[in-house]
Amino acid sequence: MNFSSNEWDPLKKVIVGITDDAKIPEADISLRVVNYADKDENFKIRTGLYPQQVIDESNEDVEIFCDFLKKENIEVLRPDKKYVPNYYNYCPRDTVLIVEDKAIVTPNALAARVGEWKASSEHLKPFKNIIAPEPDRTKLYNIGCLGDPEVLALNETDPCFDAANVLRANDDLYYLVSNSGNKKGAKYLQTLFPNKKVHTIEKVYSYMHLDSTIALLREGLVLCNPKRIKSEEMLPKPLQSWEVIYAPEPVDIGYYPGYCNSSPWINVNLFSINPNLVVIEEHQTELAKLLDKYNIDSAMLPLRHARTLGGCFHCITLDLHRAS
Ligand code: DAV
Repeated sequence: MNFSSNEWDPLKKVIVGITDDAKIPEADISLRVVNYADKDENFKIRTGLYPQQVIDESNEDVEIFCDFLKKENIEVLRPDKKYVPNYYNYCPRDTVLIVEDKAIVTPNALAARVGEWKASSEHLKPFKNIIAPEPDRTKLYNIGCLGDPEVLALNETDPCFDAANVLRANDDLYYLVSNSGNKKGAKYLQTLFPNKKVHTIEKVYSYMHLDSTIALLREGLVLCNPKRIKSEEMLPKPLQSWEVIYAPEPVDIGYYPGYCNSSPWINVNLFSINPNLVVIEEHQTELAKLLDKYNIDSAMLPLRHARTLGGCFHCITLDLHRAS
């Protein structure tokens, strides 16, 4: 059975994240080089639980999103709160990659996120679970990346990537090489899917994940972040033959003082309900106008702490089943 093999087919079942117990873990080398590569050595990482206001307001907004999905007749599942995360259960997108009947638990860049997927394990039972080998973390990280986006945080010692470094388009998988995914990770992913082609995207965006850089709206239509995809040649070959549209400047929704985990480009981090309906952050009206020209309606919903917590609607979901 094909549970979900692209980003846009009509959505039937989805896991939506939860903010309870969200925290910044002890600052080990993985956190330092992956999440704070743009900060110099003297930057003091604030660790511990996110402020209660962030957790409460974020949960309120996520509930509104869940209600919206249920009204669209989509089955909504949530991470199990009894698994208290070392990082958070806000972004189920980051730790599990769903491709058809497989749920791949990815070898994540942050050490604190190992095992985070267990909060969703009950919902992954219908899938063939593939747990990627754990990388040797003693050799994985390159402290030389600090302050230099040309130097990546992950060495090429073992496969390492977050699931959110990947976007799915049926026979093609797009993989960002960045601080949260190395080239060996792409090679490993290719071995799991001999009938698909894994295309790497390199020297486009050094930091976290692919889903604030590219959004696949439907077969043949891709939305790009113009700050990162500066020309169509920067896209992998198959996407160059798609119609390429560029996101307008995002409306910056800001972040809780002292806690910033994302650029302002949360508008690109949209979530498709089907090829004619997406969920976007409620202030992104210019994007809604653009999408309207392509017969795509935008449900505009609040997500006040998208930047604080480092995830908008694509990040906080894990689509399990789309009708093809
Ligand atoms: O644009 O800063 C945020 C993380 C997306 N998962 C950005 C990426």
